[in-house]
Amino acid sequence: MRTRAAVATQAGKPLEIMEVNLEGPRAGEVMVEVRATGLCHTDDFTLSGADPEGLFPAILGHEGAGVVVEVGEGVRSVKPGDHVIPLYTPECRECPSCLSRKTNLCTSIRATQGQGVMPDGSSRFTTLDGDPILHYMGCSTFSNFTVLPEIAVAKIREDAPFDKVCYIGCGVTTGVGAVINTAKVEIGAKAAVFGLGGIGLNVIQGLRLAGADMIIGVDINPAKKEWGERFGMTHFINPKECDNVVQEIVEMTKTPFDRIGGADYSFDCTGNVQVMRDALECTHRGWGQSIIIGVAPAGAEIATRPFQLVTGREWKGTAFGGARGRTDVPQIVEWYMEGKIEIDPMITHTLTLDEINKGFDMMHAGESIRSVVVY
Ligand code: NAD
Ligand code: AHE
Ligand code: ZN
Repeated sequence: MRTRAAVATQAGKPLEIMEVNLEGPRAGEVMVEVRATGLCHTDDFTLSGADPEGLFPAILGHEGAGVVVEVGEGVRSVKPGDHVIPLYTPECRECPSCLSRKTNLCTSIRATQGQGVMPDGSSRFTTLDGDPILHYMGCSTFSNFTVLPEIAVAKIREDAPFDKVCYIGCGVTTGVGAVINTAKVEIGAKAAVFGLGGIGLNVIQGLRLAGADMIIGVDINPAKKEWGERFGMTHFINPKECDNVVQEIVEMTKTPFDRIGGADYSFDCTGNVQVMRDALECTHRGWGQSIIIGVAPAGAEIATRPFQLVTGREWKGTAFGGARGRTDVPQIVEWYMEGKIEIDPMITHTLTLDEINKGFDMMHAGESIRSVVVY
């Protein structure tokens, strides 16, 4: 069949909207009509050329929601008509990683996913001239129709609005999950969140949900103060307006009883390795945990004095908020539908596919929290 897609033809170039060919699902695969997709910073990162795994030409997009229209041989867990969220972190429930119960990082199809192809090593997308176009993160939601492995879709309730719950396909789950699954934040905790964009604001709402007492937001964009407060941030620091953000957080978290100070938890939602260092070093001696969410460019490395770890601080990372997609994503959709978490106010712009490059321009200008393309 033919479908419309925004194609990343080369690094650093705007996406090109065009008709492409899409082959039907093979064994173990499903075809999904994508109804809406968010634009995540990671799509921009790959398009920029900074992603060591970035391949072109490809159809980017990994934050979607839609309807199954066709299933390949042997597919049992979903059927045409089911509403689904594509998963860039699949859940096969059979690989050593899934069975370990220690990680959400299913490894069954990670190698082919990183090469931009389906598990059998081929792509379902071609140009109208027949040249291959690669998949991206196993999702390619910047295409109106896409093909995914069965293990990479989460079935969700049918009354959930596509233009909102698509955000659960990455940003919401990543931010809320980093708090609940990775850090396992407890009631009364003190936390610092670096970078109040589409991910950081979800970390903030996750902290509010977990019952944190002190939620310190850090951003170089002063407009983010109001945004953070909207979702539960209690204090704001603009690093451009203070001498030493680490010291500032240590001072703010001291009490008459605890003269050491430091956040119980911190989260990097910037992808900047100097920020990651500050995020670790502002945590409490003896027990502070710093969670890296941000994705750093090719070649970037993190550094700190080993003494920071010797004295009990821990550095952790999280992908997709530690969520097991097929199990946890339907539950997060429930939380949204029950009003436990907010999504609507974070979706600042709704665009057509033809306007998708405008969405990336607004992301660069810091004007949007989330832009969503509705097909
Ligand atoms: P975003 O562009 O919406 O937000 C980034 C925020 O960081 C902005 O508000 C910006 O002003 C702020 N910022 C930039 N430099 C800063 C600095 N030096 N100090 C403080 N604040 C600073 O991006 P996003 O969509 O929220 O994504 C954040 C990061 O998370 C990206 O690197 C993205 O690739 C990554 N990400 C990771 C996962 C995962 O599973 N680990 C999932 C989604 C996104
Ligand atoms: N390809 C990059 C790494 C990109 C990355 O870390 N991606 C996150 C999801 S970001 C979603 O917006 C992730 O899931 N990582 C785990 C994985 O297996 O990719 C690189 O540096 O090579
Ligand atoms: Zn993402």
